[in-house]
Amino acid sequence: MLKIVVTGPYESGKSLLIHTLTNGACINIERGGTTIAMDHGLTDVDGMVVFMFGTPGLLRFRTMRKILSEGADGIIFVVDSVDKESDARAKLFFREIAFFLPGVPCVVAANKQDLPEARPVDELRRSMRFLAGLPVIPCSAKTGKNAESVLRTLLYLVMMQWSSVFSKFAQYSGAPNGLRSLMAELNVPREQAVGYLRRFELRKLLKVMVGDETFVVADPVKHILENPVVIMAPH
Ligand SMILES: Nc1nc2c(ncn2[C@@H]2O[C@H](COP(=O)(O)OP(=O)(O)OP(=O)(O)O)[C@@H](O)[C@H]2O)c(=O)[nH]1
Ligand SMILES: [Mg+2]
Repeated sequence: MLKIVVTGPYESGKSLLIHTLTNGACINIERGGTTIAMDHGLTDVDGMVVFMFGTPGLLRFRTMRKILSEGADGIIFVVDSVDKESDARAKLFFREIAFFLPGVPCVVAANKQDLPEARPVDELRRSMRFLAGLPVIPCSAKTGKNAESVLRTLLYLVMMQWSSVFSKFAQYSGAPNGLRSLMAELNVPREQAVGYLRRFELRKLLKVMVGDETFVVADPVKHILENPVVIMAPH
């Protein structure tokens, strides 16, 4: 299971996007339609379990966003393609999440594209300079258009970030001296190799056999670890 945090300014559509991506397998702790604690949802992408945490969009819930962000593997940053007023708030939220999760892959969902007033991506980029260098995907949480591409693109970036480690996981899965091979090939000390295994064991991508130096990659995800680009294509 990977942990994805869905953040962005007030009313940009974070809760609806999580609802759409999880086919309704989610909860939203809200009052009068405004998220006051969090959204939480679960989905499965080609055998990979993805936990999604949506943050509140009101500025005063910063502490909640900090807690929800902890340990996230990727960020979906939702912006409102219609409401220009929202852009300044988006900038503040972007600074905040970049501070909480430095170096963590991020994809921008340019939401509400089903509405005729929606601004195209190049216009959004002009108005929100901080989007430079990030993939911005026009989508609609309401109709579902491109919603899955947002998630798949992010998962791809997450997998690419870990690709050198993952390809070794796949290569030495089940090998008798798997741990030692991992250390040698990645040129890392034992604690670091064990750290990698523990991190992804927690995420249920693999199983570590305690004591016997062996680890096994979970079957459904093996081909994804070998070749992350397959995650981009929905089946
Ligand atoms: N037309 C349209 N409306 C949308 C879309 N996404 C969200 N909305 C609407 O925008 C409003 C806010 O959506 P939410 O999903 O609650 O937004 P949020 O970002 O979770 O809001 P907070 O949690 O209060 O910050 C709701 O009325 C949604 O129905 C979209 O893609 N298209
Ligand atoms: Mg919400």
